Amino acid sequence: MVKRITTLLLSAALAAALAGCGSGGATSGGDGTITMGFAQVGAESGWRTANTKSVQESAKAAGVELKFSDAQQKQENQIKAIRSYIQQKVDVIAFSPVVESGWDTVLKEAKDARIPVILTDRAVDSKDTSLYRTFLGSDFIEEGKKAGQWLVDQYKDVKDPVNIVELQGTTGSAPANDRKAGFGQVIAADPKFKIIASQTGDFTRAKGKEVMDAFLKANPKIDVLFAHNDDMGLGAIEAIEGAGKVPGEDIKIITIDAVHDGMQALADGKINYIVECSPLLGPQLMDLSKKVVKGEQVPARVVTEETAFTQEQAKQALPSRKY
Ligand code: GZL
Repeated sequence: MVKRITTLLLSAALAAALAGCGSGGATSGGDGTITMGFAQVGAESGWRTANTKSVQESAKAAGVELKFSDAQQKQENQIKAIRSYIQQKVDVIAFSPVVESGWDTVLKEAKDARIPVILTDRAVDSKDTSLYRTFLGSDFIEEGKKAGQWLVDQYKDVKDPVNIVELQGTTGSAPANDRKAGFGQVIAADPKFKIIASQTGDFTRAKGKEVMDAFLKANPKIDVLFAHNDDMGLGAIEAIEGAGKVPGEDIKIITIDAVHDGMQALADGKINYIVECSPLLGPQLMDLSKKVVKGEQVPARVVTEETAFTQEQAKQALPSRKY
C-alpha cells in the first residue's frame, strides 16, 4: 500500500514539474529568470530606435535576460540570429519579421526545439499559426484606412482629380502591404483620387528624399504625398523644399508613426496628418513572454492601442510624448 502511494506522489510531482516548463526543451534560469532572444529588423527609422529602446528597457525592468541582434533590414540575418538563439537554448524567441514570407523553415526549427516564438510589430504569412504563440502589434490595414479617411474628408468638396504619390515601406513587409491596402480601399470610394506614382522608400529618410525627388521631376502636378512612415515623409519634405514648393501647402502630406520629428513637422505645418503606430511594445512583450514560458495560454493576437493627430493635436501632445 505504502509503495503505491509513493508511486502516485512521485507521478504527481513529475507531472507538475513538466507542466511548469512551458517551453519544453529550454529551461529557465535557476532563479526563475527567463532568457529571450530578440531578432530586431534594424535601425532604419526613428520608430525602430524607439522600439528597440522599449524592448531593452522593458527586459531590464522585467528581469528578463535579453540577447539582442540587429539584422540591418536583411532577412538572412534575422534567420541566422533565430538559429543562434535556438542553439543557445533560450527560453523564448521574439522578432519583428522584416518581410512577411520565408519564415516557415526556421520557425519549424524553433518549434522542434520546443522554444516558443512571439511575433512583435510585424506579421508573417505562414499558414501554420502553430509556429508562433502570439502576434503583438498594430493593425496596419486600419492605419492605412485612417490615412485614407482623412484625405476623403479633407477633399469632400473638391471635384477635380487629386493626384497622389505614395512612398511605400519596405517591399514585402506587412506594414507596407497592409497600409497600402487600407489606404487604397478607402480612397477607391471616389475616382477623383488617383495614385499617379507609388514606390518603396524602404522606411528611411534618405530613400524617401531620393524617391520624392524623382516623383517631383516626373510629375508636374502632385497634390498629396502618402508616406508609410514619418521618416520617408521627412525625407520627402527636403525634396519638396528643394524643388521650391511648400510642404503641407503645395503638397499635402500624410504619414504614419507619430515619432517626435514627425510630430514636430506636423506642429510646424509641413505634415498635415499623422496616424500613430506605437513602438512601445516592450512591456506587453515581456508580460507575454513570461506567460508562454510558463506554458500559460495567451491571445493569438494582441492589437496595440493607437490614435491619429492633426496639427493642433500634435502641438498639444508634443510636450508629453515618450518618443
Ligand atoms: C511599423 C514598423 C515600421 C514603422 C517604420 O510597426 O514595422 O517599421 O512604421 C519602421 O517607421 O521602420
